[in-house]
Amino acid sequence: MRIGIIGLPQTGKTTLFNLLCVAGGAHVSHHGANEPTVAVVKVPDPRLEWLASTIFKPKKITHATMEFVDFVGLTRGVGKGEGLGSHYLAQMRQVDALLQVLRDFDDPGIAHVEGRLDAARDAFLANTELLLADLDTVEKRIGRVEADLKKIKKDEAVRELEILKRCRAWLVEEKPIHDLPQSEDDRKALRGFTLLTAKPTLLLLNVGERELGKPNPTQDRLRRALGGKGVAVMQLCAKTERELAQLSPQDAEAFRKDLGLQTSGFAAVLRACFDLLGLITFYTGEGKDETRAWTIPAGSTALKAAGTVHSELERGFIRAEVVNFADLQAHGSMAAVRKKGLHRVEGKEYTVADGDIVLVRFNV
Ligand SMILES: Nc1nc2c(ncn2[C@@H]2O[C@H](COP(=O)(O)OP(=O)(O)O)[C@@H](O)[C@H]2O)c(=O)[nH]1
Ligand SMILES: [Mg+2]
Repeated sequence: MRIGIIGLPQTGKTTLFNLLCVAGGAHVSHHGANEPTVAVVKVPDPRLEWLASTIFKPKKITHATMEFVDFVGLTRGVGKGEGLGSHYLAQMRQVDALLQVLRDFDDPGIAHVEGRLDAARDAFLANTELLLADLDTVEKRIGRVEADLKKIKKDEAVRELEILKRCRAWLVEEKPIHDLPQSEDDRKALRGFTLLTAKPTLLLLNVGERELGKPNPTQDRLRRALGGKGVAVMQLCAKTERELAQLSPQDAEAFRKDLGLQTSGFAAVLRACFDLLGLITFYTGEGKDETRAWTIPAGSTALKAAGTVHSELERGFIRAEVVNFADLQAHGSMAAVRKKGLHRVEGKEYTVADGDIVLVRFNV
């Protein structure tokens, strides 16, 4: 899964990106001057560490990963493709979710592109650009489908035109596509257009150092104004979190307590991304040198989980042997779990649960 960090210039995007890199032991890749930097971040996972140290004692531990992309600042006009806009938009279309950083820290030393601190206005401004970009995509597509329909009439194209027109009407009212009521077929048709306002979005308020641990009315305001299906809101102080990420875990913990912070900002961002994307984690490790965490969409079947691990496991799937993490932790060993009858044999259609430890039996 790939998350694009977007937002106006000077909001703290790169500070957040660096935090994710440092805290997530990331592998960072640069792709040239006009390409954004990408980091592959390890998803923090205490369950994985417990499994490795207590149960499997493997040679190798492999965390699930998530990719983050550090985009340049979004400016007025991007939605119409001005400047580097169209290149920027094309890159944004490739991500699975958007993480929009909103400046909510006051610092006279750092210029604000819009003059004055107002995170809700900034969120609307960025959304307007995304809405305009989507409207452009939809209108171009409508033009093409209408031209095709003049040549030959196909049912499929008629249906596509219908959903496209509904999108256009919706966007003209300045409403994001993730709020558009859609059937499963609509969703499928829309997927190919990679509309920006259809992407799950995390609005992240970057609050000032002095606001830490205090309730923030802006968060509620954002939630009321922009919340909805596919939108989540959270806050952190990127600068402080970036500094804390450099300390030893013990020191960071002590500072956190002093600052009134409950969890690490890094873990909170990843948790929020997981929830936003509807992802769960399952594990493999029984009888292997490697204990590993994997990510799949909630509701996935055992067959899909098998395919995530390896295509051969999917092709030759016989059955999955499943133990849930909670049971394993409660009873302390695989043998004890078996004795209690909590070790299950499941078929292809089994819906994998978060924390399942899965051993796929297969034959190819
Ligand atoms: N005071 C304060 N400054 C911050 C915070 N986050 C970022 N900055 C500063 O804002 C400036 C712009 O940050 P940067 O991450 O480069 O923003 P970007 O343009 O969105 O990538 C830098 O000087 C940061 O040190 C914060 O939470 N508090
Ligand atoms: Mg930057």
